[in-house]
Amino acid sequence: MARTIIVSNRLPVKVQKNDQGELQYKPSEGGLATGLGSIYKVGDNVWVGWPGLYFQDENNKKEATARLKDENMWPVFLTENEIKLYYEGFSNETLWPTFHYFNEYALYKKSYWLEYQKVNQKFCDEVVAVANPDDTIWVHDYQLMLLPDMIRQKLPDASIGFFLHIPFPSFEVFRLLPWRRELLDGVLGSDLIGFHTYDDMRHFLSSVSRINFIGNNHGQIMRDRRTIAVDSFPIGIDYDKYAASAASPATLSREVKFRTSLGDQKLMLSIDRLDYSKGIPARLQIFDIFLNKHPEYQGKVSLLMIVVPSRDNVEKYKNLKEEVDLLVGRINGKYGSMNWTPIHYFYRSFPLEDLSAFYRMANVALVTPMRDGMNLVCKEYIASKLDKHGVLILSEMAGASKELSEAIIVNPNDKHQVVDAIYEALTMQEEEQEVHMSYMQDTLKKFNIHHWVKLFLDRLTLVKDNQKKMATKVMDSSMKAKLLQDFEGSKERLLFLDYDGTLVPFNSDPQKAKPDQQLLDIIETLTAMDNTHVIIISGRDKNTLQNWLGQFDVEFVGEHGVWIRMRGEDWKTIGALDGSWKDEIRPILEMYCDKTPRSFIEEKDFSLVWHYRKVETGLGELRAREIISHLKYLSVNMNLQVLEGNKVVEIKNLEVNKGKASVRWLENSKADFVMAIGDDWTDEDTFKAMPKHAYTVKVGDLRSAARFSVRDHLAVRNLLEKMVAPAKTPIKS
Ligand code: GDG
Repeated sequence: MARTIIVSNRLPVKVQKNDQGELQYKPSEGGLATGLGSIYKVGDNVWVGWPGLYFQDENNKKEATARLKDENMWPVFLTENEIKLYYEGFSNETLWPTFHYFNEYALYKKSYWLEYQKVNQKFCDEVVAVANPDDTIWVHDYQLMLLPDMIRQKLPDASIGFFLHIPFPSFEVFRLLPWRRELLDGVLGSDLIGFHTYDDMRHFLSSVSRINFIGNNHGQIMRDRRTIAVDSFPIGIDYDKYAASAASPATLSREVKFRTSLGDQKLMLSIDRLDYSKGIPARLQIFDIFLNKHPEYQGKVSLLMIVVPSRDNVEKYKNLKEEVDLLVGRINGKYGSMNWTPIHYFYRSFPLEDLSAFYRMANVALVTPMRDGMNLVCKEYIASKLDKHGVLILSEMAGASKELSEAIIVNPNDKHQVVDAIYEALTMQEEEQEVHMSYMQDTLKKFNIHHWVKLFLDRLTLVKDNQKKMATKVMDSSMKAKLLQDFEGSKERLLFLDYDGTLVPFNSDPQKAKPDQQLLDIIETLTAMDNTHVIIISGRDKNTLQNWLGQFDVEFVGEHGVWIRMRGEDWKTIGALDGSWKDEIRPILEMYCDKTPRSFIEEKDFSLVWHYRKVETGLGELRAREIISHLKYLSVNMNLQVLEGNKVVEIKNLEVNKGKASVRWLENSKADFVMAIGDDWTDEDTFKAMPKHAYTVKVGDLRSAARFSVRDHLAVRNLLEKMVAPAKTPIKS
């Protein structure tokens, strides 16, 4: 039975040493640990990660391993130096600032990168040590971006999911990283890649298309003939846990205590880890402007600001801490009085009951990060509002803003907008608060952490099932042997071969894709075989086909079926075709050439082709869409079809297609061996026209009407070589 393995930088437990040097195990209360608890604690499932302590002593390691194993955890022991360079270094000083759009803070240090690779490999070794080949492995977050592909190399059949908890930046920012390509290659080892928001997903897809040159189809990426799904899965919270905590006696007694010392002031709450992405100084400046603009609120409202210590041995964070301390001091000094403190500032963390009491008491939650993958604090605030009284002010830069549109959504850089939002929140009627709260609570109750876990894992199963179905199409060696045997034993053969992308690779200049000697030899030998019809079925014009291969006894379909040449016959068209439409369509395509550098038009007898292979990535695709929609209605009235090929848009008469052309050979044939090979979707018509017993072979993609699939034109050549091999072997006397 396949198991599920969770992998993250940290285990959901913190191992510490007490004063006596004994190991102590403190479970983590984080949302992820709760959500994934239902997964990793079951049966043989396991969570792999760092236990949070530098182990020097081998006996301690053994003891911890055994103890953690009992709780379905598998430790990856990291040294102080590894944590310094891989975690604090590359993860937090290179990736974190870049992914949060603070790229001017990012350090590009080779030593960090080398260690990041090494530690990812270390995680891989541990995963491979615990995992079975068909297990499901779910990798979490930016510390382990190289891991999916490393695992894929060792366990090619595993189901691998990757989830990024922080934002994925726009290509323009991501490209700044010297190791951008390697990072994407690493993530692309996964079968399913998840982000919090659609924007993160779209940024990732655009980076993959520009950096790895792999496009996508509705979030599906094809890589190494494996379909990878990319989608957004906004993370939720353990709603019931926060609602229950808000109702617990411990929480209520704390609330009474805090209330007594605060009096009847209104309370605004903010809770963050110390980080420049959270916009803490800006929030303080906003509160300053608010008190200045609305002096009537002086003495009436306080800001309870909790900053959880983090990374404060790093220079940037140290400076941030000093800036926050200074601002708090300045504002309290400026407005404070004997019986009112504007800002209650705590630089430490609190137990959950305290947090719940704060959530309950706060009239307003001020969640204004400059950038945040999701932000769970705002969701916890909503879940804790049992009486539905309270207002959430939420930065549009937090992933949560996409779901919580009933909050007051603000741009944290627009300080005056946030000041107005505070005023609106403090004066909002309770009925209105209840309406907004109800909507948000309904959303969060449904999209809770358990829902998130299920959604992701179910999708991963689906992706893998689809891959397996597709994999049956891969032409393996036994199927190849059967094909060759059938070919050998057949009496009459029809071989339909597409040209570009099938027999030769694509060339940015179509006229340079001439057949080489190996191909000429293959075609010559095939056509010299008895009762063997070789039909080159191409979109190319007839003259090129004739010039390149006309010397052999080969038959042709040119321009997708406009022209055909059967054995012993001359070229002929398929009937009365009208090409006068070209005069109307050509100027339109010329207009697109004028505004799209390096695109060009190819003119055939009954079709026009707009090529964009050399055009800047993205622009070509955009123009192709524009042309297609421009010609949509025009083409119907003119009896034309607009086809999208490999970096081309082709316009031709509706009655022309490769399938219809191939029928000419099929209808009067007694062939007992029929094969069709092609790589792009114009070949799908050929595949569909073939009899059931035919060998239909798609080159590249697995998604096709063809029965089989081979990797590339080299695999096609290899197959054809094997077909002609017996005819080439000299007969021994
Ligand atoms: C990453 C992404 C994304 C805070 N102070 C105390 C305390 N907390 C808890 C909160 C909340 C969590 O810490 C912070 O939430 P984040 O959303 O910032 O989560 P992170 O894991 O830090 O960040 C983020 C998230 O991953 C999930 O994908 O939302 O964007 O950066 O749960 O309650 N908890 C306790 N005492 C405190 O003083 N007990």
